[in-house]
Amino acid sequence: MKGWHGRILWIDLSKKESREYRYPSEWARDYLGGRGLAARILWEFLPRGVDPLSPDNLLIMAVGPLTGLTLPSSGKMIVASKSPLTGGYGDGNIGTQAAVELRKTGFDAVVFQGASRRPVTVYIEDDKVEFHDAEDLWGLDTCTTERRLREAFGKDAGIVEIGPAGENRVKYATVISQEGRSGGRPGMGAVMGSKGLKAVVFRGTRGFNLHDPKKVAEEGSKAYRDVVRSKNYKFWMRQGTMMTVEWAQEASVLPAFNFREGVFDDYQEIGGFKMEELKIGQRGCPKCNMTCGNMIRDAEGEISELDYENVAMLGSNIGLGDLRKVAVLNRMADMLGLDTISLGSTLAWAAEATELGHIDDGVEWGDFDRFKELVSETAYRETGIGNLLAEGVKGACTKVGKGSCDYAIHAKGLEVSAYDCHAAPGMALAYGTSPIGAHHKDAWVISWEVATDRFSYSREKAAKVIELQRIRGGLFESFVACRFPWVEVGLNLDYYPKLLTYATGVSYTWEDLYKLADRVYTLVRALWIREQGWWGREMDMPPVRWFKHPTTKGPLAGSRLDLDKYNQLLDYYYEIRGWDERGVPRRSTLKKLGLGYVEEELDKIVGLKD
Ligand code: PTT
Ligand code: SF4
Repeated sequence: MKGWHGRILWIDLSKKESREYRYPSEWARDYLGGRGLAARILWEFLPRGVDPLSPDNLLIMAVGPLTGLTLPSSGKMIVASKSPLTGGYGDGNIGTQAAVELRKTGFDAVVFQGASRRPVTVYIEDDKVEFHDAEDLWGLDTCTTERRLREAFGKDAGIVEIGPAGENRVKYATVISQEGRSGGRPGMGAVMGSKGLKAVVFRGTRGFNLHDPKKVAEEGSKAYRDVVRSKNYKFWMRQGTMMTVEWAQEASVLPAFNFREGVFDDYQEIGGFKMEELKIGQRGCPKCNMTCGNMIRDAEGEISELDYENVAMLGSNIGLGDLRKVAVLNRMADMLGLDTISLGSTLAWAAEATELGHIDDGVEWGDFDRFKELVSETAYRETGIGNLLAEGVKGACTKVGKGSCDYAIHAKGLEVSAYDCHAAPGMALAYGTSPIGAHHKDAWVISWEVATDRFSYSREKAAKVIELQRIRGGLFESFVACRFPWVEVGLNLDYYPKLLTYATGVSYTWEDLYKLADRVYTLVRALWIREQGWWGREMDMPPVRWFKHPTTKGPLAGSRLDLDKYNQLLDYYYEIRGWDERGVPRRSTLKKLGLGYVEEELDKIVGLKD
């Protein structure tokens, strides 16, 4: 088998043992790697109904056939598990040297099962696996942890780690690398913490085992050149994702005051041009020639790396209009290992709950000093309010009651990322049906939607969401490379099937790849159903706020979603996917996609329709 190694490294943290698992070659061909491989492993080996924070949960780090190759922005990997935040499938995509090194170890994925009684760092060098005591690292922030590990294992090692938030099992703790890369929004860091796993260090010498390395190199070089020649390249290099702030304001989708509004008076103070005034440098993931991590000095004089999502969620969404202060909260999140999106949403929920008198010890909109305290109290779970916010908005509002779930902004338990959808039904559908809960990564349909028939709930919109889910969530997450070369500077998508074919020797057409993406999506849905033990269309609903509370500001004041029409849109979506009116895959769909092996189990749980 070329293009894959065909091997998974299985590490039992309870027994401090490791072994190799040679997986069937059809898994590689039919699921590629990354998310596809992770979902296949979870279906096969995850104990049914497992508590996500128990030793029996599995934590998977997986690369794909394009990871780490000399082609644009390939230094990415998937971190996946059953999520403690949502109770369903969870994953994230992190850019890190660890992705490249993992690929070179000769394994396509590492699976961690069990839990170590004492904190541990796992060192993986090709087939060698060592368990190093991490007692002295436990409690340290992510930057210090990584610096210490670099001193011990060398500057060029690939390292991922957790911060105090992961150790304390904050439900939206992430896995961090290289002082500003974060992956696994639905609590992948908490799962790592529950296993006593502080860090993983990778070093690989085995190479990539490619079918046609010369062709991959030729196509990869052409693609790099196309990236630099693209007309958006210069502006992208200036602002990266930060350019989205001004666009989002103009389109009335910039979340403000806990998604009450889609515009923010002080947007320029946190925008891309403001960032440019403060910018001191740029960094990013390996193998990338369009690095997008914009660094500024924050209000405390430290370096913080900004992205649109971070700034919108920790800025306008909590009523904070000062970029250098926003950058402090962002840096704290990176060092503590908290997801900025869920954090921003949870802090905003706390501000609204305070305003409405639903909680004590809360925070006022824009109160930077109090927000700082809350970030720390949340990461360490050290106060009542910190402990509450560590559960995420769904958990917190369920505990508080008093109608506070009406303004808890999530889908399937994962906080919504930074696009307000009062006037964007297609994006609301993308959030509602995202396979990990409300994340834009699977279908960022909003720019297309705003530029076309924005207010419609048409079948074409449902089809567009699915098209993007196929490309982004199905393919980029499974061959595992960064999607920004395509999304942001318009790299021709046709590079990818070609590169896959040169890398693996399997000839992939677009038809094959779309089918593969649908297979991955439907398998992830099957996992959700199995782990929930039931299913209903309410699982695919966006936050109630967008239906109930119209916006009051900006050119689109008075906007809100229409529930009946959303339901119609969801019906179109299910129909195109071959899922029934509950959102359960039909028997015929499972057969068509080669997922017959999930049929019996799903049928027992929900009763499949033909
Ligand atoms: C991603 C989510 C995003 S999406 C952002 S900003 W974005 C937030 N970044 C965080 C951060 O930073 N620190 C922190 N403590 N928490 C954070 N949470 C949020 O996490 C990221 C880039 C970005 S920046 C995006 S859109 C693209 N995402 C990709 C993706 O999902 N798949 C893919 N094939 N390519 C992608 N390319 C881009 O990568 P999650 P990263 Mg990320 C500091 O992890 O869980 O998927 O959530 O990985 O290496 O930081 O790159 O405007
Ligand atoms: Fe990483 Fe940004 Fe490059 Fe993508 S474009 S690989 S997120 S630095």
